[in-house]
Amino acid sequence: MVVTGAGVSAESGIPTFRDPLEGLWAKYDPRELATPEAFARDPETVTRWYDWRRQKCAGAKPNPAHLALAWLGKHFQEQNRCFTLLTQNVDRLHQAAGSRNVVELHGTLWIWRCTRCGIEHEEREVPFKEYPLRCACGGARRPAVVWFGELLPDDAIQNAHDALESCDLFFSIGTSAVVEPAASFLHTARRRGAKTAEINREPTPVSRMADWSLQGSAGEILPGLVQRVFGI
Ligand code: BV8
Ligand code: ZN
Repeated sequence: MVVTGAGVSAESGIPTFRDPLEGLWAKYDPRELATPEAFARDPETVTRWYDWRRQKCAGAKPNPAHLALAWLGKHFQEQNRCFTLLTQNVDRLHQAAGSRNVVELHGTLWIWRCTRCGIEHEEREVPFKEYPLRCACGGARRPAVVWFGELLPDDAIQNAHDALESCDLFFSIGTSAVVEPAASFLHTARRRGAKTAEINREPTPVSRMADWSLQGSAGEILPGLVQRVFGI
């Protein structure tokens, strides 16, 4: 079982949540913008922020960390062994790298949902032509992401629990392990007897709890690990 965060996309040029926001977004705290309250208060600004991130993601390519995880997933599948990749990222770079059945714990910024009729559509064109986006029913459309204070998708939670039940080895990669419920997964896996490993550039609240804590870049450590273990 692997859980990833913004650190896995950092080497693809996508700012993490810790990196201070640039330019006109510098004065905002991401945690304030990523809330239903902020969207209700100012749907134009929140939509412009997500469109700014979409433009960054649209120009980004999967990096060696994404590719190593895609290879692992394929290898385990060929061996009929369980491999579950869960991500907090909304950029779909894991899928672009070839990973299949990625569990998007916090949704994606490529699908937008009407706040009135609930209809969802994929929106890949960047930039948007209007802020906020309007649905045919006239409702404002929002990104199909999980905002702070909102519940995670049922199927994502179910997939997480199933994987936590059965995993022998748990990886936490490129995440500061602060945002719940994902931040508690390593602890739960450990309590269930799984071996746990962390790959992260900085120490996190779970570093001391993990059996192995590898400090450094995911784009260097992961390919090295796969090479060492599988000799590819
Ligand atoms: C919920 C989508 C039920 C939107 C996101 C219990 C205690 C306290 C608080 C809570 C709690 N339970 C719930 C809460 C509230 C809240 C929460 O956890 N708050 C935190 C701040 C304490 N959780 C929620 O609201 C969740 N919903 O629980 O509903 C409920 C509701 C209300 C009250 C109770 C229960 C929903 C959370 C999801 C929010 N949506 N994203 C969007 O993207 O716009 S969260 C978003 O922020 C990301 O998805 C991610 O989860 C988080 C950022 O964390 P990371 O991805 O780890 O990124 P970060 O920048 O922090 O760290 C990057 C790391 O990578 C760093 O450590 C760095 O060193 C490292 N790194 C950098 N480069 C590299 C690298 N590592 C390796 N290689 C590199 N190259
Ligand atoms: Zn609608």
